[in-house]
Amino acid sequence: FDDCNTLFDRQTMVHLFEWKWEDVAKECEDFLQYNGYGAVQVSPPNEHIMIYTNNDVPWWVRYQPVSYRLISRSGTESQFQNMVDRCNKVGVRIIVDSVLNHMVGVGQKSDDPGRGSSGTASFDGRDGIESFPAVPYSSTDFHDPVCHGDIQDSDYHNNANNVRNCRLSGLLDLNHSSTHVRNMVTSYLTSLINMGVGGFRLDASKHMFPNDLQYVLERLPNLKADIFGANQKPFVVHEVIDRGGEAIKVNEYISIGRYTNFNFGAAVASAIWKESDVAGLSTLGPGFGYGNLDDHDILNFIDNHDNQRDDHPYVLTYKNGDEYRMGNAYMLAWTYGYTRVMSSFDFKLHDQGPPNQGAPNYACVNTRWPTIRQMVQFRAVCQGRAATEIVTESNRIAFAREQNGFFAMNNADSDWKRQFDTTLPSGSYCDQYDGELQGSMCTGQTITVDNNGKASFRIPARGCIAFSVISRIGGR
Ligand code: QV4
Repeated sequence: FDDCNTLFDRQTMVHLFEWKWEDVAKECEDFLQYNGYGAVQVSPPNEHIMIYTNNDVPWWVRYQPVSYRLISRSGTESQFQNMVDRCNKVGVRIIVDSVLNHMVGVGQKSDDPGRGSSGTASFDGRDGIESFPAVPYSSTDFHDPVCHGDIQDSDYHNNANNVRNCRLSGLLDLNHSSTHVRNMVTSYLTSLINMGVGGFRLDASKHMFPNDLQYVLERLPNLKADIFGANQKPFVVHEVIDRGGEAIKVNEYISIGRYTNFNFGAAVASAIWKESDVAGLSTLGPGFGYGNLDDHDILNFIDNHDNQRDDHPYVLTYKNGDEYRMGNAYMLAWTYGYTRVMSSFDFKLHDQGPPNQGAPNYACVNTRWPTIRQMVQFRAVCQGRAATEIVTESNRIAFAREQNGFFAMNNADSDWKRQFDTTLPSGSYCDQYDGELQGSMCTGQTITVDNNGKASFRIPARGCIAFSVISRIGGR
């Protein structure tokens, strides 16, 4: 379940958080396929609760399922199928955010004013009733007999069973040791595979027993052979937050997929904020401290849809502007793990739902980050190339990607000027961090590499430089 099943030169996933299926399909065709993106993580596609407050529907309704029918704020089943087909056709995989741990929050009902579902299913989430006829689930499918209440904060540190049996903020907790529940979630994931999806981000894996998940995952069919080739297993990444000190450890999940490495974004943020030294990022990889496991065990990211909404995020988010650009660029330039970048929407309030159309209107405003686009291409072309010629100074790091690329980050407050061994073929290269190659014109700094692969150049204070064989002026 570790294999991302993406094309070799497409090594980054993008989370198109709350985008509509029609917009995702268009994004695959118009943008992602040309820029080195291998996969899209999409918001949960199944039917969810609708809660109207102040004319808004919070983003988190997507994490309160009422059935496994494919109807959601992002679109209908046929729109979903159409997106999967169109993205696969251009070599971009769909990874489905799958909410298997629970159904709605206790007390939610379809016939309460302001409540309902995104589709047609009725449901009754009152304590002890717990009825979801469209799956179907009834009260006996939940964990109430083993834990009738919420997970307590202290459980996270000392009671793994409670974390898995009790309710995560009031969300009715399914019992995955039950044959019926196992069959329902297996058939949900199976139907997605049969529609052509490439894998799953499993929401709240920490809150489910690994052996129950293993039972389900082992019963899934292979991916569609006409798209992925014969005998391919779905990609699985478990949402498990374990930065140390937890009763539940990431290691419990790595035999059944990858896990979401929350340490990575934290380490990059603290280096860019100068709480530590970016020079130390050169060791970011297996063994870099608790939970930094092998490449094939992890999915790295700078921020996600939860921690970007924290009151005081411990990670960089779009609100950090240039620092966010630096953090993402570092992640994409460095060799560690499979990477995921975030594409969401501007928000003022934690609960705020997406703007009406889900996807930004590019005709009016260009909200994509050119640096991230360039760095995703950089990562694609450097795939399989080791980081070599690593140079570190205080608050500075530079490295080559073995004859294919070169990256430097200068987090000091003065310019960094020196000669580097780039390992690249001689020629003129265009900086992909602050500029880009447009035809034969470079919109940023030009770097000249001599016959020995050496180049002298300046990296601005608190800035980066990146260039690669695809930014060689005049071609590779
Ligand atoms: C409220 C009270 C509870 C009470 C309950 C009773 O807060 O104390 O018991 O009512 O009915 C929403 C509301 C929340 C409400 C809950 C149930 O915000 O106030 O509880 O609904 O009605 C997202 C949001 C949550 C949201 C949830 C469901 O973050 O705020 O809850 O969706 O809509 C841990 C976990 C990790 C988790 C992370 C947030 O280990 O797994 O917390 N991350 C994932 C997703 C996340 C999602 C969930 C899990 C749940 O990434 O986005 O939560 O699916 O670290």
